[in-house]
Amino acid sequence: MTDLSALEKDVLDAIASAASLDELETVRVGAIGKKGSVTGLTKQLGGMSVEERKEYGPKFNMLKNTVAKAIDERKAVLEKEALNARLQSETVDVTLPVNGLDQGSIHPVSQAMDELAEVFADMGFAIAEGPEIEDDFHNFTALNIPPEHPARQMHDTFYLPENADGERKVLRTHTSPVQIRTMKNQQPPIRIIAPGRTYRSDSDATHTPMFHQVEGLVIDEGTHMGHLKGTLEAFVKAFFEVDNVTMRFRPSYFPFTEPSAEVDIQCSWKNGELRIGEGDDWLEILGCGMVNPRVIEACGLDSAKYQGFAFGCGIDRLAMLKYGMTDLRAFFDNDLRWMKHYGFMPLDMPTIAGGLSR
Ligand code: 2NM
Repeated sequence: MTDLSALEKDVLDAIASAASLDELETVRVGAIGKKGSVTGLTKQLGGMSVEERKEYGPKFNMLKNTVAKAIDERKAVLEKEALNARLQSETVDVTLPVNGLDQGSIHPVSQAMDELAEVFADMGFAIAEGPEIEDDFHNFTALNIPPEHPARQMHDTFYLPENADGERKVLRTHTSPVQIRTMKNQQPPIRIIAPGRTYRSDSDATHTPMFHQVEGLVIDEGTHMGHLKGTLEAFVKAFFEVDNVTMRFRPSYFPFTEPSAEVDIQCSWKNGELRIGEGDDWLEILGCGMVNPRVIEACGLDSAKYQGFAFGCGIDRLAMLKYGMTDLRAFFDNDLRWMKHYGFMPLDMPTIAGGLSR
């Protein structure tokens, strides 16, 4: 006959000294598993008298329950310890200095976009985004560029394959469709800029098939060209970080604006270095105009009540001018040496107060 209290003590001791969940499992199998020492006790019942069975049956069961309970309790403790150990070893100390910051840098185009966002946010503009795959209506028709309009050829559009109902989507040739979507979905006053990727089938020293544009749009009651001029002047001064700049508005033509203008800013070239806001040279930087009433009507707004201005310019070119880069194609070569030289520090966010780019 097994000494029950000795067995109980042995098993409980083994449970208490199990140092890991694996060890505890071994103890469990050895005690209350199929062939375990405690499980094995029930076999002894077969050789007992009815009286003995009445006495030992419940004792065996109690022992089994005691052991099972002790295992559960120890298991809970070990699990908690294991979790704490993991939390300890996987802790990230966010106060430690960052390693490898010198390996990644912000691309000049991203930097220019961040600076533009900061400049226009400061003037109360929101940032709007839209799809890069557009339909004909948003990219052309709503912008007063009907199917036979010569401007369609000028855009060197990338067309996607025809879909089932004969429609051909396009890669947006400008970010103007974002302005269209905004006018359709929002009530004036509207003040947005739409930065992003645009596509034209054009590739040479000064053109890449994918390029970046930022367009601005203001729609309100009583908006006039004075607002346009003031906004663009504030933008140019803030972005190029100069106190004064003379601007020249040359009459031009865009289907979506009337009147339209191209804008040059005053600059000088001294020993190959560009300076903005001084000298007697001119640099063309953007196109703009008063939004054509036909565009306002196409978006479901009343053109007798609402007017607005819009402008657009290339971000890649802005970045080249501001940061003194000469070759546009290097922008998209993914050359790490180039990025090391022209890239910006990841944690230096541009702010109006702290200086846009240092
Ligand atoms: C430019 C020049 C002039 C322009 C117009 C619009 C819209 F949607 F409001 F009609 N968005 N962008 C615009 C106007 C763009 O880029 C050279």
